[in-house]
Amino acid sequence: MSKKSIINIDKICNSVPGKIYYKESTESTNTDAKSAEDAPDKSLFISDSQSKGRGRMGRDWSSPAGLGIWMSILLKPEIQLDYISQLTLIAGLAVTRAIKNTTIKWPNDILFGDKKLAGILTEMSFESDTIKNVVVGIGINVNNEIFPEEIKDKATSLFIETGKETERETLINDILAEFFTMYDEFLEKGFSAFKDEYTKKCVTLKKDVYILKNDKIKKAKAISITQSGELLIEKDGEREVINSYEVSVRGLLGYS
Ligand code: BTX
Repeated sequence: MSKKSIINIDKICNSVPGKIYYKESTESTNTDAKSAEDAPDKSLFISDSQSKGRGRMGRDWSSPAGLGIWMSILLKPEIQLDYISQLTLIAGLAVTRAIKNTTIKWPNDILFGDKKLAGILTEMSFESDTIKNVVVGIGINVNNEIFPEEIKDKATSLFIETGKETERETLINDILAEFFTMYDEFLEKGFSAFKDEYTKKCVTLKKDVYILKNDKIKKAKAISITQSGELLIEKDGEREVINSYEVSVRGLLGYS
């Protein structure tokens, strides 16, 4: 098998409750999902390559052709805005359940060792004041052997870590099976049902972190994950709860 391949949609169709929208290349599967007017709940937007893949806060997400998983799940939940950021955590946890030896850097990075294997980008659109769609974008470096210069020190892939090629369809099925099961439980019970598992996998805790908020940086200690998925930090004896919308967290030692 050559490392670069085309995703075989027939192999993943049973894992998607809604419809599958596949393009060989696209700008961003999150953009495709957000602009799809008539797509049903729990549809999947997936592409073999993205020319404008994006991360949080306008950052780029490198998405070379045929090597990774670049996909977005469209959801139409009847939940309040406060709960949406928790879906990022649920999706991250689903990825760690499907890929052995991975951990999470709160809120949205999946690490293998101390390097970034995958990322989650959750976005939403509104109609009047109510949430119309939520899009959970998942990017995973699977069979990549090399990375662009600017990320080569902090990014990794399954191929680099295991020395083996992974069939992307198998991994997509594993992740979607975990995610959709967890999503139903999340709608019923909330994030607290996953807090302990998330805490165990979260490498941010008990470490010093930089919190970037409104262009200001402060150093603090990450204490715990709250029942609603926020990060509790402590600085000079004062505790503060941080929501993932507001901040970017950097570890002091290495990427994690
Ligand atoms: P993030 O903001 O946490 O991470 C973005 C940062 O990660 C970049 O600034 C860069 O330093 C680094 N980076 C860029 N590309 C990669 C890569 N392939 N592997 C490791 N590190 C990288 C993370 O945002 C959220 C990423 C979500 C990507 C999915 S792909 C499907 C969907 N469509 C879309 O446009 N985005 C999502």
